[in-house]
Amino acid sequence: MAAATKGTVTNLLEKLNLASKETGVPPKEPSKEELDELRKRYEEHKQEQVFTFWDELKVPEKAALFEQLSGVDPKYINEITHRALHPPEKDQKSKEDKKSEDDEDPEKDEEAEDEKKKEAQEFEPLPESASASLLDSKTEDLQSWYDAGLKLIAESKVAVILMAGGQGTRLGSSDPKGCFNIGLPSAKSLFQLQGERIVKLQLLAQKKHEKESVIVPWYIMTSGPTRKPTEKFFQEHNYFGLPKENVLIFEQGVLPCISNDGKILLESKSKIAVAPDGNGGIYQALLTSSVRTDMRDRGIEHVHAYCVDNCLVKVADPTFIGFAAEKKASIATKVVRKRNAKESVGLILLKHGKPDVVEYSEIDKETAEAKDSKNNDLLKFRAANIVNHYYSFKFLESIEEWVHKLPHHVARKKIPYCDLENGDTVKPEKPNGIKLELFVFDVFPLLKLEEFACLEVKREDEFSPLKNASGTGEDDPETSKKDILSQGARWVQAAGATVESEKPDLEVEVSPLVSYGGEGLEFVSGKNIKGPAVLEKEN
Ligand code: UD2
Repeated sequence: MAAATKGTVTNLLEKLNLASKETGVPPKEPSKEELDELRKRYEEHKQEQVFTFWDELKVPEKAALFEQLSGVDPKYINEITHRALHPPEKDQKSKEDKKSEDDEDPEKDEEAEDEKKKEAQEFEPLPESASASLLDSKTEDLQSWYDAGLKLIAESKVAVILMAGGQGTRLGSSDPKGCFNIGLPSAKSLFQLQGERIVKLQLLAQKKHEKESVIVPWYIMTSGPTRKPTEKFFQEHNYFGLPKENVLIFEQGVLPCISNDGKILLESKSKIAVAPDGNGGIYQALLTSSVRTDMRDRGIEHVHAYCVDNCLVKVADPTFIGFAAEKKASIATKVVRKRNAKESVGLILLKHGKPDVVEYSEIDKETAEAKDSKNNDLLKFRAANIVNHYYSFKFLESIEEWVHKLPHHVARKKIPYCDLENGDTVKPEKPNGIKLELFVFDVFPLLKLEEFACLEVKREDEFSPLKNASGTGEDDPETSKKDILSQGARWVQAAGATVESEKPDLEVEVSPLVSYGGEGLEFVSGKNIKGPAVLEKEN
């Protein structure tokens, strides 16, 4: 069939939803030769258990399992599992270990603590040369970074990637976190707040630089479980006022779940258990989804990548973009001052002279509690990672060179599996296996220090993560709502309004469509605002 005709037919089938890109035509049963070759590869790498129920499967199940197994390289899986369980550097610790209370093991913790102490010698705070702070930068610097960033946005050279593949288990909601309603008077979701900030920022850039139109493309990274509900939510909300051709949803990869003795687990007789490959899956996903190609075609030069669960996030923050561009950074990252030694955040620091992030489970207690030699009130290691990163597009052009070098981290989990003896699905009480995760910040140590920049920002203005279920008292829907409403109250007071409220907290919600970062609120000067209030429109 001529390519053109084939293309038309495929488009037609897609329109009729008969063969959408994702599903394509249904998988076909393998030939005997194809099956023998695949089985041989799995036997060679001691993973033949995945074929345990092959003979009793129906044709469509055989086709589906064959297709899934063909997409996995058992040799590679064995290698990364071995490396993850026996990392070359002892400090690659499982992120989940710090969260799963189930596999407490005093022996193991004792040993792990010693390992961390040994590693701790290599840690040093980032030098002044590689970091700046909004808390003590000169106003003219802040203004020049903001102006430079807004100009780049006006030239449509800035794109945004939202990491939204996490499954929000700790939050206790089955929906993607971005859909979550934190209880604002407007009932806006995290996705809506973030989408409207892009709308407003485009308008600010358009107005300042007298542009016909400014485009900040928004690339949303989802995972298997979050893709469909995210797509549906965006369609239902009409992409929050953004043209849908500038909002591109793509999917990160998955990795097989592994039993404690290194075997790929079956989820059912005809499917292996898989899980999203961690937020570090972003790099491979930029290639496989051709998002990087799309950025190149649009002339993108600066990319902001951020974490979905931070209600205060300044999406495509001009100040951050301008700061990173001025430093000619390949990667820049925002940090906030760590709340206390125990706060569950990664720490940006120097390790063996390279920029790195050490997750809170990897740093030993005394290092975490060490004080700054110049100021005893401050922690020595206080640059808390907030999953808020800048990349030069030029750096993202080098992904192929290093993406396979990134380490996998071990997350010990209770993974439902298919019992190989009788084919029953078992829901384990204790962690029975591991998920392998890539961390987005593991690319940092590949950089020379001069290619890296760190910007400390005010926590109250820029970081309020939604991690825990309602009522936890920290990093939960109530703290998110409170932080948005008190920021709005601060903004209108700074613009000359007075705010009153029966409650102890002043609560004013300022829509992102009215103000991106507190600017443009002159119209409230001299006014008295009774909280809780919502400013949805100017005047
Ligand atoms: C993340 C940071 C931690 C600290 C903390 C602050 C990493 C690896 N750790 O820990 O250092 O900054 O946040 O809030 O970044 N995600 C995906 N795909 C996945 C897994 C996660 O897109 O497979 C996204 C997730 O939707 C979220 C972000 O990555 O936007 C952070 O994920 P998390 O909330 O699971 O990370 P957390 O809180 O363990």
